[in-house]
Amino acid sequence: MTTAPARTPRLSAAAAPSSALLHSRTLTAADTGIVHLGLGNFHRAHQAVYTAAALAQEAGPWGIVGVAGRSTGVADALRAQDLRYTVAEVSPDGLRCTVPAVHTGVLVAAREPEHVQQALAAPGTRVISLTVTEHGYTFSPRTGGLDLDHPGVRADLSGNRTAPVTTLGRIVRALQERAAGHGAPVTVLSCDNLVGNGHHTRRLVEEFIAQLPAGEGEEVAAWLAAGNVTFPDTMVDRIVPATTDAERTAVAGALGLHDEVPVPAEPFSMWVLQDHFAAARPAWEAGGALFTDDVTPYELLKVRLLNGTHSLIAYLGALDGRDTIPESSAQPFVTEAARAVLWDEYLPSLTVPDGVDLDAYVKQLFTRWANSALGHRTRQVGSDGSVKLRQRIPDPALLHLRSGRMPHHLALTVAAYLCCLAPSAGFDPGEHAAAMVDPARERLAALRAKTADGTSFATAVLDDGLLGDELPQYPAFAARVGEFVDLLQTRGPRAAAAEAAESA
Ligand code: CS2
Repeated sequence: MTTAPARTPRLSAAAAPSSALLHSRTLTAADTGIVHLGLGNFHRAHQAVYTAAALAQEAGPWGIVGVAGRSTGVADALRAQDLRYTVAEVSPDGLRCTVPAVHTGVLVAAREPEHVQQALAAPGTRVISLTVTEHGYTFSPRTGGLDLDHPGVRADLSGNRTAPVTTLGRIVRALQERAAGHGAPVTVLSCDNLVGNGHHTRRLVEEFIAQLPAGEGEEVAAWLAAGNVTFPDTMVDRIVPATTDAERTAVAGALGLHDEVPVPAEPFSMWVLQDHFAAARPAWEAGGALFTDDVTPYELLKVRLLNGTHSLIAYLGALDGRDTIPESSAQPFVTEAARAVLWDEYLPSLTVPDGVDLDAYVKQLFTRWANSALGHRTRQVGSDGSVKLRQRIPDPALLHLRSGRMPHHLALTVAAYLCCLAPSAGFDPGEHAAAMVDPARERLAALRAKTADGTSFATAVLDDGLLGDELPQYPAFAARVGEFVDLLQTRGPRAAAAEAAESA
């Protein structure tokens, strides 16, 4: 992080210009109603903005305590700024800076775990929300269930109630406190890109409780079964890149203030939630949130059309030397592959929700990806592919394979991912691929080192459970992935995309 230039005053509660504030209420720690796990950029440009809109409409105890997992940078900078930060909405039309001002506290779980547990268990906490990314849920990609081999899960199950290290451990220990103490109901609100995120979180919480040593989990299990905790499904959508100095400079220009932790975001934002809250909730509809009984069609639409296609754009782009999503999606061969995977392979696997104009939605997706002012990087979307692709690829791929069709562009997506993360010796996937972070990197590299060609590599990866249990039953899919791996490495992404287009 940079240090504030001496001449520019630092953003603070007193300095924040009222024209940028999204609401005018004064929140104190006593107004905390939400504890949010995952203090990253997405939360700060999404839920926080909806909460500010809700507060602008009606007063309520909806201050947010934001909890970072391990890194102290954002939390400490926010403390130095009276918990204020800027959302820098960037588009080719210009910049709009707003200050949500909804946080009433920030904590770092690794540094102050007891405070985190107290906040989660406090009777005033009505909503525990999460943006911990797909792998923050510590589930096994193979089974979808709790990953009992995960060292953090093992540690949290066996011991320390006051300083759990996993998200599930934190939640379950807090629920135990609530069940044994004041008993105030609470909503656990997943805001991550997992299909059926609420159901999935509930299942993992229940599995975690079931795995606790005898005598530890019974009370909380009964309390949960009595309906004191709800887990609504949600669909969240806003492209929110990582912060760079460009936003710090832009905010300093627009507000005359130095913000160490501004959040860049696109103008578009969408939130669809199941209206199933155990205690009260903010009037998020004031910010445009949509409440509905069935979120699934929206989740599938988003996770497949946006996120699934996004992955292909990221991996093909990185292999083509493109730093950003707009640079990648501007390449005609990438646009063509993106259109093919979206229309021909993802779309047949879902039902478009009532009221969504599909052509307009897709047109808007391509416009959003082309937002060059945003500078969303291929390495960011390409990171954590081992957990993201598990949400995006298997179900649509299986649908086609069961009907005897080969989903060539889904195979190309997996192949491009494998080439970025585990290139064979002698193949350089380039700096953007090399910068992708993925918990499976070492495991994939080991499989790559053991196998001679693309097909044996892809088969080993799929057999290893990267995309669940069922895809390995279709060896033709692994073979197709393998052919694309070889093609990507010998003739490059353009030739591989051309081959996919010809086969489709
Ligand atoms: C992206 C998402 O990183 C990724 O995998 O597809 O972060 C995407 O930008 C958001 O889900 C948009 O809502």
